[in-house]
Amino acid sequence: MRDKQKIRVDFRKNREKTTRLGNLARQMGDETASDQPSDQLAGGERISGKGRLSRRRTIIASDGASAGDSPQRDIDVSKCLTGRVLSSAGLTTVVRCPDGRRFECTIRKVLRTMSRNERSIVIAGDEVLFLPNSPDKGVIERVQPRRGVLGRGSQNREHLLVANIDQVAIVVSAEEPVIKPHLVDRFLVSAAKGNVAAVIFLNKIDLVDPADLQNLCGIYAQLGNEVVLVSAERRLGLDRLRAVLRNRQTVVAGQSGVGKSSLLNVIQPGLSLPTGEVSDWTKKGKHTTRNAVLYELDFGGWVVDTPGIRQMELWDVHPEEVEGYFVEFRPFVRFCKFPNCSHVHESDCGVQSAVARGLISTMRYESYRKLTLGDGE
Ligand SMILES: Nc1nc2c(ncn2[C@@H]2O[C@H](COP(=O)(O)OP(=O)(O)O)[C@@H](O)[C@H]2O)c(=O)[nH]1
Ligand SMILES: [Mg+2]
Ligand SMILES: [Zn+2]
Repeated sequence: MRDKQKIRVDFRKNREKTTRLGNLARQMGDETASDQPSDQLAGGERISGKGRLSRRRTIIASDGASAGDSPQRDIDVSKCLTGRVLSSAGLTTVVRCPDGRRFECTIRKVLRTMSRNERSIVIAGDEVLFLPNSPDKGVIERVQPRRGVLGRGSQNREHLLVANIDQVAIVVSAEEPVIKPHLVDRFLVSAAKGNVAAVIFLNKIDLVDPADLQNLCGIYAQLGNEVVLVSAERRLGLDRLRAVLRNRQTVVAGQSGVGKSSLLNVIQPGLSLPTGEVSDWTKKGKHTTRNAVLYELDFGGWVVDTPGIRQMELWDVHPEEVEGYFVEFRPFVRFCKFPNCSHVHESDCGVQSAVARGLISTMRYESYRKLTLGDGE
């Protein structure tokens, strides 16, 4: 192990935890599930096969946190090429070199043996070293340390989806479908949990009076999340959209039908993603890929499409964790009578009285209630 700094985070007490909402901090790498030897678990807490997730996790904070926290092997670096994983499905991993060449790679078997998380040895967005063995084929020898990882699940083993993410773009539409603030908030919580910054792209503004959106924009701006008003159809707001995406790796997330594919098509000519189709994976055949795919932007940067992933599936957030991610509640929590106040049904609640006095947005509080009560759909 290198000089990794282990931070114990107790999610039951996350009101003390500093969240990184809107923070681009990259220093937080892999969030390692607690399926590790007991020396990493507090009080000998262990996870049973079907048991609930241990609330206490060890987060490895180091920009040297290696993929899956596995030790690195010695390899002959001089024979290897460096590239970025565009997609990884089954046995085939597509790697792109900085010069534009693409290689279909397999994964060196020993990497599997060394990994703690078999499903996430190589994921989209990874930077890898691979040994080319033909003009377009190779074998991945090493996965470079990851930063900004998104995944889903929380029990036992997380399924990591994308590595080296700079930000999540939460795409919503003003109408058709109408914006559901609690879905935005659920995404914000997921992004914060993954230590990834979040921006909001509010599409289809051609369908409404932009003045009606001001209140909403204000609420998120105050939380530190930029809201970019756009219309794929009328090509409005695209300069700002490009500026936010430029030279970053962005995961695009959002409900189906909000215009994610349409927006990507207008900013990246030639992409030609299908639009307006039923994109709910449950309605598609079993051959539908659920893996993330990276698209390069001509003006610099990458967008990651996660076709099969519904927004709810980004990091499961447990009800007890939600409060810690509603940063604006924090100043009022100390006025709650009960130390473990859930701010939903208790009397003498600092949060509820702040809502009543207009110090916390009713919309955000309603989101909090929905997420806490597990009614987030
Ligand atoms: N009025 C309007 N319709 C849009 C806009 N952007 C996308 N749409 C339509 O919304 C539907 C869903 O778009 P799509 O890009 O497939 O959404 P996705 O499921 O999020 O990828 C399509 O019929 C689009 O033509 C927009 O800015 N304004
Ligand atoms: Mg789409
Ligand atoms: Zn309270």
